[in-house]
Amino acid sequence: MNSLSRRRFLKITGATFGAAVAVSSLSEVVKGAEKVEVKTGKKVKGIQKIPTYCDICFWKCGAIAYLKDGELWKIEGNPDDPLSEGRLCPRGTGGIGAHFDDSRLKAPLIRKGPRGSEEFVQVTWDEALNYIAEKMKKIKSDFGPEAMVLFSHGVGGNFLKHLMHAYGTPNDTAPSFAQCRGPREVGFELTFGDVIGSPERTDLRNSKCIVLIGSHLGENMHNTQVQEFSEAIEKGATIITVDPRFSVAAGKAKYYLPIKPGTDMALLLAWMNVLVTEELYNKKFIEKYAYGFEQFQYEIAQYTPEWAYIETTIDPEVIRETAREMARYMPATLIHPGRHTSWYGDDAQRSRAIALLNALMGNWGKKGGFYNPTSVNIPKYPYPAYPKSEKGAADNPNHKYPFAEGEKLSTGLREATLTEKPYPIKGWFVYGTNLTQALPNTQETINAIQKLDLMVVCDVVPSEIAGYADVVLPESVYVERYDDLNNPLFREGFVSLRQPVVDSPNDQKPNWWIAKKLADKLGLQEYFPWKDVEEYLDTRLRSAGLSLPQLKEKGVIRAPKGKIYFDEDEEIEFYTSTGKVEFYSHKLKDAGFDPIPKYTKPEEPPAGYFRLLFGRSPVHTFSKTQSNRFLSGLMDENEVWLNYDIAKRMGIKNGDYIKLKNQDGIVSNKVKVKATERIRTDCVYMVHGFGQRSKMYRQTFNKGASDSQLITKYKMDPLMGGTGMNVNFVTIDWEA
Ligand SMILES: Nc1nc2c(c(=O)[nH]1)N[C@H]1C(S)=C(S)[C@@H](COP(=O)(O)OP(=O)(O)OC[C@H]3O[C@@H](n4cnc5c(=O)[nH]c(N)nc54)[C@H](O)[C@@H]3O)O[C@H]1N2
Ligand SMILES: Nc1nc2c(c(=O)[nH]1)N[C@H]1C(S)=C(S)[C@@H](COP(=O)(O)OP(=O)(O)OC[C@H]3O[C@@H](n4cnc5c(=O)[nH]c(N)nc54)[C@H](O)[C@@H]3O)O[C@H]1N2
Ligand code: SF4
Ligand SMILES: [Mo]
Repeated sequence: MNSLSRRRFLKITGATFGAAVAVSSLSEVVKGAEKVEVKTGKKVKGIQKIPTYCDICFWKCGAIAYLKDGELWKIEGNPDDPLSEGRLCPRGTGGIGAHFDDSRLKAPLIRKGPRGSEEFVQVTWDEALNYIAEKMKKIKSDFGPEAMVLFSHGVGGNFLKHLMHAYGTPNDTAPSFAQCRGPREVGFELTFGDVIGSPERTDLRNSKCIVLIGSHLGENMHNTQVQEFSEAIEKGATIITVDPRFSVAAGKAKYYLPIKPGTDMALLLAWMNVLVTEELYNKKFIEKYAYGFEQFQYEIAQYTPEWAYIETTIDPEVIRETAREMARYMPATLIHPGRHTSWYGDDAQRSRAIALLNALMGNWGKKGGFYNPTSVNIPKYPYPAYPKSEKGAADNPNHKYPFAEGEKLSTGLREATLTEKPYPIKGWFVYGTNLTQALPNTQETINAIQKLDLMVVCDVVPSEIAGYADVVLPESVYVERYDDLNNPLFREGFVSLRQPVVDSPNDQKPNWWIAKKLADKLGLQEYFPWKDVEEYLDTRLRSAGLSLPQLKEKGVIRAPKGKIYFDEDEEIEFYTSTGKVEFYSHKLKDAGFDPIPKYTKPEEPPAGYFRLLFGRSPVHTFSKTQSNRFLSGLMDENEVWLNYDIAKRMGIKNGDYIKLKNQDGIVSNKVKVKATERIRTDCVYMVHGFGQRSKMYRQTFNKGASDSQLITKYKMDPLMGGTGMNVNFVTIDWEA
């Protein structure tokens, strides 16, 4: 579903580089990488600047890496890049610590002890890849190619995805759908007929009123979003922040609504109630484009602010006032759709309510609302067609989750591995995703792994998941390798390049090399006809009228800016089945779901327990930066936020170490208490990614506590298979 929409957008709004590129002044400040003698190891005197794009998270900010006398020195934003505009976030700035990381895997490993014992022997690349190829051949002949699954995250997985599809399996998945933004995309697609995408098509920069419902921009450091958010604040935009915790964004807000966790739907319905009953919505837009508005009006009448107060604990007058504030600035009012939206298991419907609230503002394709993203069309490499899988994917048998189409469900493939239904899964290839941290209920992940015939992990450090591998493949980090091109849908079309800046220090290899070598050993050479990645990149770029040397020098090439808003009276086409914005959804009704979103009460914490909430630190990315010395120097363990009065009553002081125990008796590592008035009394909060339990990964072992360990329960979104993870409760383990 999502990929379809994206393709459609490419067709409709795709720009070309055109003549503008031919004459574009390639910046003189940036010297090409070929001028650095990385291959010969010769130290080049003086300072060199090499453009690339960041990989400390998935935002892909354009950067310039600096070498001083041939050594990696620093990295900064590339001023030519539309995502970074010359500035990196703190993680990006410290990113080169990945190259210097003492914890790095240095050579391929093969397991010698039992799975999970973290006992390995060092082998050569040939030995490691032969081992994998032999197992993969046997799996294919015994069970069919579908018995292999690829878990990957990020652009680095592209060549391995290609390999796996060439091998014949449709089972490739990432934690960025069911554990992250899947519910949002499904909610918006059902309402507007299109997705939000990444980077988000939010025109934050021009918004006059921004509503953040749990999007904690400022801790969530997606660079462009944070820059645009700051710009809007400087221009005096009204900020409304809804969060059980007084986040960084709440500190910038005119209205802070400390909502009871899990009750956002009630607030959203009440806001819409106010807008409809006070007739404050965008009438022109609704009259023209809304489908099922009368039924919606009828339904929404019951959700008064007084009703919502009981659920959310938000003062009814504040609900009214904030709804009026939104109406005051429409269509330049943006209710941010969020990104990590898999929270409570009813998330696609909550996202749909957010979509409807935006629709009441009439902000689709409007300045300060959602712009119409554009991109440049860089054709794919002309590969032969993939073999067709007869069995189809195993993640969602019988379309149990009817609206998950187009993206694979990670926990669905884990389930298939455990149950052997709809067919047996025998091999996992895991690239750049720490599944024991990223998927809820770690024990289920481990149980599934124990059933496999082959478990491969490609990582840069001995992460938790690497400890469960049969074969560990050490990858070169981002400043040491090429990756695929970045040319997303955005405000403007552009393409950027990741290229090597320095050599890998040991026997690490880039993903493209690994995929190509493995293809040779599997007899899939016809799918890798290019000599090396440079030839691949140059072929793609030339088919768009560009070239690799050009992009190596500049790092990013931008197309002329196009039109990203609809004109005042321009007809808007919506790709829903009715061609309108669907306030009432027949698709949902026919599939047995609420056609108009409804509220269900969240489960209450048992007496003495708090709801466990989690989020981001501005200086770390999930579980992947903890051993980066530049970033761990800023924060090397996480804290648990506990309401000050509660802590005081319990005799716990700020800075004390405690252990948490969840509803299933799972006990965390010791974690430092942050006793604060900035969080409600019914929940606790911690930064995700700490408390890692890989003994091989010494720098991080036992530092802080892991939210993942405590997330034994999760609630599946019945529409699309998202895993709601904010449904666990913890108490203080006094025996600690
Ligand atoms: N409990 C809990 N679970 C969550 C979340 C949460 O907040 N709490 N957040 C969810 C969200 S929003 C998302 S998007 C996902 C993210 O999930 P993941 O993408 O799995 O995130 P990480 O845990 O950082 O795992 C990244 C892994 O890649 C490795 N790595 C880093 N650089 C490289 C490289 O260059 N090459 C290779 N091969 N490997 C590399 C790291 O060492 C690490 O093992 O997690 C989801 N799961
Ligand atoms: N520095 C940094 N930035 C990142 C990342 C990173 O790892 N590091 N990861 C990136 C990725 S992939 C993603 S998906 C995003 C995730 O970032 P966001 O999309 O902003 O989402 P969450 O992490 O779910 O947001 C957590 C916030 O929601 C609040 N919250 C919890 N429960 C509720 C509730 O019931 N209602 C409301 N209204 N609020 C609630 C929490 O207190 C917290 O402030 O961050 C991105 N940016
Ligand atoms: S947001 Fe930060 S970490 Fe992510 S790509 Fe940009 S600079 Fe790198
Ligand atoms: Mo995410």
